[in-house]
Amino acid sequence: MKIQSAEVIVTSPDRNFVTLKLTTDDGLTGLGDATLNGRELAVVSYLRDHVVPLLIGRDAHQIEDTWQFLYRSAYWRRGPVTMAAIAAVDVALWDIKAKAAGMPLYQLLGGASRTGLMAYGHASGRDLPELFDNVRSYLDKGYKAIRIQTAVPGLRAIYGVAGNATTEGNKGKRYDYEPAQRADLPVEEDWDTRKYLTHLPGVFEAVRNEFGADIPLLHDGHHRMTPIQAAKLGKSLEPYDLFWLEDCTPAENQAALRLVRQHTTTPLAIGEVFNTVWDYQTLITEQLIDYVRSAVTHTGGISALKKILDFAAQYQIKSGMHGPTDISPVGMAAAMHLGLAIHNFGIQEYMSHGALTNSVFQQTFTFTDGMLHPGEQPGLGVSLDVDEAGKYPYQTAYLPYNRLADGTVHDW
Ligand code: GCO
Ligand code: MG
Repeated sequence: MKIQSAEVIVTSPDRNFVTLKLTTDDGLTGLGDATLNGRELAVVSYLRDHVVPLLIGRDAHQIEDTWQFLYRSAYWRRGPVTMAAIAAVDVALWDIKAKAAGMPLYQLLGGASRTGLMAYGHASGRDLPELFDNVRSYLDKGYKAIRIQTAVPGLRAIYGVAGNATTEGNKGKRYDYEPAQRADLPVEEDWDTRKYLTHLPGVFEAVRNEFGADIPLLHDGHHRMTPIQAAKLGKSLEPYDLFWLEDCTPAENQAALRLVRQHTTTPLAIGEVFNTVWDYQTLITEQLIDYVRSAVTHTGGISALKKILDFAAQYQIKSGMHGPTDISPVGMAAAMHLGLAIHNFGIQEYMSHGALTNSVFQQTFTFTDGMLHPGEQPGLGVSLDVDEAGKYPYQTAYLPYNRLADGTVHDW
């Protein structure tokens, strides 16, 4: 079974998505997600100019060999663009193999280890009443775990708060619920760690008082603290029993997590911006984190992320795969098949896509009583309507960035 054609499809229904579609000489097709939020066209070029020509004529069954060939023959190792491109090829080949086998993909990864995947949703609010309403709406939709983000008094706009992320032109549009904005320049947001550290514990206290002790609560620090600030936050959140504190520091300095870990029992999740096992080496072997946040899409695909998660399993570290709207339905399906099969599944982030996105990508997954399941269709269970996709050409969009009160650029 040879790869006959490879097409890179860019579409922007609710937001930009990059998808690789492989077709074999016996007519099977496979899809892979290659969306890199705010840098989409770099991956398009990497695929079109440097990967697609290498794929034509290759045996579609040789997934591992193709992965090693693309990784090693590039010579230049790692990085988000390279690893998103390799991920798209890897996932498309798994999709094809599972279709050829006539099985849903999770069966080829070892079969189901559970009946469904606990998902968490994103609640946010500019103040407590708005946050509580938002939490209630997630509970009504069946979510069993909820991420809590709020505005901080004195700060104009910060990461993760839906109402704050709006710009005039985008008001009322779906982009309000995610950080990327369709514009020619990144939106500027503001940041003050001291104000944040003072405000946040009270928010969690109020949420626990309102909603009780049982519901798993999560929070994303989005790389904005130093290790000692992160240690302080983890400690001050201990009474509210978080499921995890995410990206408390810019964790490319893995050793910094030793300091955080020495000071707090709040579980830690890291890695949505990582792309290989080497980014996790110290974090895993020294048990400095509890959850691996990598997405299939940004970490070289199912083949590579499964190896990272198997490695993590030896240290009782679980999965917490990244699942924002910038992971396409193809990337989300890949995450669901992998999560269903591995032993050390932890939780799955699920922001859910909009109606336009769902008109481009037809999907078989289900979300029932807070649990995701990828469905039983052979392959990933996702198809892409090329005509629909063509109605929504690429639009320039960027993630925001932060400045401190004195104008200094800060981690966003
Ligand atoms: C998350 C993430 C996202 C990212 C976004 C960047 O936890 O879901 O932090 O909100 O900011 O995916 O592309
Ligand atoms: Mg995050």
